[in-house]
Amino acid sequence: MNAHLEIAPEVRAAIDAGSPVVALESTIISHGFPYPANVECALEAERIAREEGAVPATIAVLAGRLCVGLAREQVEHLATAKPIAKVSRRDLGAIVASGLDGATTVAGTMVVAAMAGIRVFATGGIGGVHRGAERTFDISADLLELARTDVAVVCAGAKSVLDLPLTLEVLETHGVPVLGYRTDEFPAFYSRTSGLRVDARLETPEEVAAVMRVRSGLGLGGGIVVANPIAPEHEIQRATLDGWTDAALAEADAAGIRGKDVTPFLLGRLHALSGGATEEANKQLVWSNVRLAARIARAL
Ligand code: PSU
Ligand code: MN
Repeated sequence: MNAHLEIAPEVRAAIDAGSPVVALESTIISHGFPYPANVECALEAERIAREEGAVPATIAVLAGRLCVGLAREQVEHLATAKPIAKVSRRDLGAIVASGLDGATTVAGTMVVAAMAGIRVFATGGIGGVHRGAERTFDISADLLELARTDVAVVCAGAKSVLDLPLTLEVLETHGVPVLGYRTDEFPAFYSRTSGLRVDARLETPEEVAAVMRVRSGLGLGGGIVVANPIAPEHEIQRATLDGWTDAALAEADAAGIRGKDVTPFLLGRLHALSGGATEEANKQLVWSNVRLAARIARAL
């Protein structure tokens, strides 16, 4: 264990005992939802993990410590304090060295989860290749982290504001399997379909765990994407989303939003343009992913 890790006693006990643990990220708290939806999303995610028999381990950097498992006040701090840095792999060194707070992205959370020995992680949607990446080169570090760090990321696909075909191409290039959970199609975050195929379809948490065990046995390294479509009753149809997405992308362009600010800006604009509909769908898909992640952790 490295000296910068701070693992909550309950999480440490579960890891040591080989009991199920699910990692949760914190960028979604500080940058993915407005207050108080962010607190509600995070606390309900933890409750669902427990209900399914897993210990939740929300991950963030607090006062330069890599915290694995947060107290309620720490979640509230991440949800309300401004500004909280958005921390990916590249940011970890500077944030820890300066003793600051940071909310970890999918990539940042994977790094810390792997350090702690946690193998299953639930989020909303992974980052990916942004539309227009041929000009901007904006490709989320989440994809490269999946290529190198052995953590299963349970998500509702990649966020629909992205270029989904190119996102799948980059994952393929880097040898990252995209497994559809009870689906043949790569889900598009708020909607269940994208017209794009997954690499393999699995029907049960045990089947996901079996793939993870084989991959470890083969020494393949790197993570997997477990793509779990949003439930039909919470889905937003793609045709409905397209108008809001085009508007949000145009606003981002006009406002000159770049780099790490792009994703939070787009999600925030979608929440506003949709009158809260995307916010509700986002919460529901996160909770569904946590439930599945807990079952996979149990099967492991
Ligand atoms: N999933 C959500 N909401 C979010 C994110 C994921 O439902 O806000 C965050 C994750 O932390 C992911 C990040 O890593 O968006 C992607 O940011 P970027 O495109 O800058 O890599
Ligand atoms: Mn980016």
